[in-house]
Amino acid sequence: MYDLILRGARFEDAVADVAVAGGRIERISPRIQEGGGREIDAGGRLLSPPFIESHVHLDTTLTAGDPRWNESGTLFEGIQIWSERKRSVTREDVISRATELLRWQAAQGVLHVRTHVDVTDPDLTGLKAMLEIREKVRGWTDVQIVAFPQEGILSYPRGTELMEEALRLGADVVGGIPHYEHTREMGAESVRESFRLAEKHDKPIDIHCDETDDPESRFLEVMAAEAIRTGMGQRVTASHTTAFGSYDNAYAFKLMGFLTKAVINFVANPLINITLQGRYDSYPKRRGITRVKELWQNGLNVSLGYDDIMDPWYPLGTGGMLQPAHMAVHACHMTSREEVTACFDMVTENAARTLGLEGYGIAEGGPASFVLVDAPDKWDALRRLATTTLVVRDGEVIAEARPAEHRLMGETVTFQRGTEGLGDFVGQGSGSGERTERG
Ligand code: 17E
Ligand code: FE2
Repeated sequence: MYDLILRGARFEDAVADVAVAGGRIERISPRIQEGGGREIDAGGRLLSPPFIESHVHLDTTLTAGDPRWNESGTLFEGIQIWSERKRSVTREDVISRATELLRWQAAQGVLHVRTHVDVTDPDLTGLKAMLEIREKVRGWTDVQIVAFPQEGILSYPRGTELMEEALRLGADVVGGIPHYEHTREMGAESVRESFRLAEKHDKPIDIHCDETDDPESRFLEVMAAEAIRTGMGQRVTASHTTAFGSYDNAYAFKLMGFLTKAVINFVANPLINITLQGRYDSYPKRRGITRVKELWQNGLNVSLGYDDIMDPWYPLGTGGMLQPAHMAVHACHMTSREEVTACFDMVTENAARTLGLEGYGIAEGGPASFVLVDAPDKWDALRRLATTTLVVRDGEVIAEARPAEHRLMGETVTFQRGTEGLGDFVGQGSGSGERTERG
């Protein structure tokens, strides 16, 4: 007797039943005869491991307009507004906003979240609040905390000490922001400092690196050199790296060679960087996004983050991970069939590698944590920014949603493409997702 059976889920080009017991996936098979405590008709929908947020700022989320709006739209005005807002941050304020955002994300199937938290604050208020949240939400979402020095490690008073204190209190990952240190020498030194801290505390690294259109911002090469020297490659992540989109090709090609030796991870945040960058250009305007397609073509691990939801850097957002993937399709020219599918993987499998997750994926014997997406495949999920209709965590249904139903002159419009790949997909309306409870 199983606890839960999912009937007719699309998984790896086949339609299968999935049986769950004791929080684990017991069987995946074209047809499971036995019954389950609860049966859910997947209606041919895509079965995916949970979505992963590999880069977000939960301490700043849901503050847009407070104390003021970002009029220039630049990264630097965002940092200035946050440094003003930061003075009135309290534990309760951070707990309420960050928890709300984690609820928005979990409701959309995002069950692993890496958040950067600003530690350039003598009281570490945001960090301490986030450590509490990480424990409080453990039953339904996994949070990794990056000690992120928004105003610099070497340029902010006692910056290194605050980083150490954050790690001692329980931050999971060492951050950095070399392009915002006062000089390029301090920037390079701050990267080495992040690596020293990571080695000392045995933690992974995730650095905001070269988040500027300045083609002279070259701290990624320092990260690559340190990753090669320490052998930490797979535990190292370079976030943003938008200057890579502005480098001269002669330099970019040389750098790509070093990166393939360093084997570090990359996180691009296409929603935010298409918005924040290019602000000092007139026309033509740069996209201000790292070389996602070329990194991916060179076999490097690239994932995508949301970065901001309603804060000084970005006024919009819901935290659903198909949105940054959708933007990557456009802004990174990832439009071939294979490339669109790769963008879906950048908010699931690739992000799991960035976060160093173990046991992620859908397999017999593995944890029963998965989502159903209202589409027959990854490509179509992105095309329609499809709704996540079911979220299961360790065998428990934690979230459900109904896709919007559109009626035109009395008939349902489904937005389904009439081509291959639909198979048994039932789509909107027609009772899919209905449940039967059995004893
Ligand atoms: N801080 C920063 O340095 N860069 C960003 N993109 C955000 C905060 C959101
Ligand atoms: Fe960021």
